[in-house]
Amino acid sequence: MITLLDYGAGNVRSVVNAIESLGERVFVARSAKDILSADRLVFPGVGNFRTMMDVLNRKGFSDALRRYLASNRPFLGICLGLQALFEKSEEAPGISGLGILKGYVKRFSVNLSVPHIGWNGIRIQKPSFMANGLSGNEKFYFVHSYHVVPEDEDVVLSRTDYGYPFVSAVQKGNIIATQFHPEKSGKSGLLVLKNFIDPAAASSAPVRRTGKTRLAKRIVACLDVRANDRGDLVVTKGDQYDVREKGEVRNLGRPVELARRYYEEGADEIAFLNITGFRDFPLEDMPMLEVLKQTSAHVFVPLTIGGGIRDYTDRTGRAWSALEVAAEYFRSGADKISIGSDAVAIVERFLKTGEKTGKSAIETISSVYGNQAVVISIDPRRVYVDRPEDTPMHVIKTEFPDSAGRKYCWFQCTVKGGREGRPVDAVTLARACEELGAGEILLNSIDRDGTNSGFDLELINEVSKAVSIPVIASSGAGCEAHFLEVFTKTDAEAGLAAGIFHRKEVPIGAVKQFLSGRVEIREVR
Ligand code: 1PR
Repeated sequence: MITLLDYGAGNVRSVVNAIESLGERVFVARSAKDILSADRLVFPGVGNFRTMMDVLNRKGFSDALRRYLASNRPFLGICLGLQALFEKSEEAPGISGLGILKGYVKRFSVNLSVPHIGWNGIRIQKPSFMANGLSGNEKFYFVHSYHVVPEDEDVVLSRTDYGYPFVSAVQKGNIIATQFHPEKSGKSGLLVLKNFIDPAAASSAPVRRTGKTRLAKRIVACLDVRANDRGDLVVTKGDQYDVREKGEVRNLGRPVELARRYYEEGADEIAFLNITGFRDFPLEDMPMLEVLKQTSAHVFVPLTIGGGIRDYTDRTGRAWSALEVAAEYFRSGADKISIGSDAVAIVERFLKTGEKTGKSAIETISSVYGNQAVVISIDPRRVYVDRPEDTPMHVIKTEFPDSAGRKYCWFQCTVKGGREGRPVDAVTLARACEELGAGEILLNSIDRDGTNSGFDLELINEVSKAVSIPVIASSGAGCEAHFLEVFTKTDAEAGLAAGIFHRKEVPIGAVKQFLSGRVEIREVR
């Protein structure tokens, strides 16, 4: 039996699912007494150091954890559960951590996107039972802006390179903690969890084939989900956002089955977009929550859910905040939520007043769940102009003039699934969302969606240059070479596709095989 500490801040479901998939039972600790009576404790932390320590202190968990850890009983900390072990964090000046290990938590100071999101390797520094069965070349899923800096070299179990080497796992006796998420790291992560659940007497320290570890470019499979005219929830796919064919909503399969197939085929991440979420009442859309619950029971890579995340009032007159909507999705197994239409409304207001209210969906959700949990999905469409002076928007000179020969365009943000254009451009929107606390940009293109003609590299370059958070390039992938192109000609950190995967024209494995040796990717065994 594994005891899992849930301090109420996030997604413990994926950790529970991963442990249960290994045949072990999980007891969720909700009191200090539960912590003290545990035999084997897992502590997955998400969100923000200050919020975490506030909750741990308020609920009396900090003292219970210190006593548990002092007894050297088996402990596995994940992400913030690693950072909590140290004395303090730059994320929350003046707030003490548990102080079990000497050292502090530092924000990445690198000339790369922060958060460090995605699949990276580990260099194991000392023999450990946690490394049994690993080859040393695996990649694990990371998502964090801060890393630990231990004073004592002996506790360092692994290092990872991101701009510079940082400590990605520690071990002191039976206390183990990882910065990466084993529960989201596919089969390699499950192996690490298994080593914790069922430790062998032997220890190993596998050595990597190559020196430094490298962050992989991610391949994301996207499932646009909506109810068809008969009311069944289906994965659909549009051509430039039009999902109907001969009047019917295209049906390309069932969401849970498809997500599972993509996981098995090696997708590094899966995104569900509830494409009619803007007009539904999200929390009445129970099938979507059920899709997440069922998917997260079998799919151990990050799951993003988007569609309808906003403040709204339901039929009974009860007001729901975007934070409450997001919380429900996180509880059901989402790792990140994506905000589309509401992000445009938030930025329009922000640009008018220049003021951060602290109340927008982007701000509230990122302050509770962390910036990395908030993705902004942008649905831009090209608008051509004769001359850059014709509009106050961010204009580029394009290599693809329109039919009238105009060489200048801007990328207009749209809402409600492309149905309505708004007076804000994608570059300005992305920049403002980053300022408000978003952790990632999912950059679609209505012009390229479903065309198989390749990603809109001009759009992707403009947006990536404007922000320091990762950009997921989306829309238009038609073959393996399009992924190589987007990864070599832009700074996109992930490439997303839908149609080619759903129609089995290009399997995920073929994309990875094509990229292997040319671009850093996560190999799937
Ligand atoms: O506005 O917060 O409710 O969120 C709605 C979400 O649904 C947004 O993220 C928006 O992008 C998405 N959405 C709305 N309508 C559509 C539609 O297609 N009619 N889908 C839609 C967006 C774009 C991608 C697609 C890529 C790759 N689809 O998700 O998967 O373009 O496709 P491809 O590889 O086949 O070219 P809110």
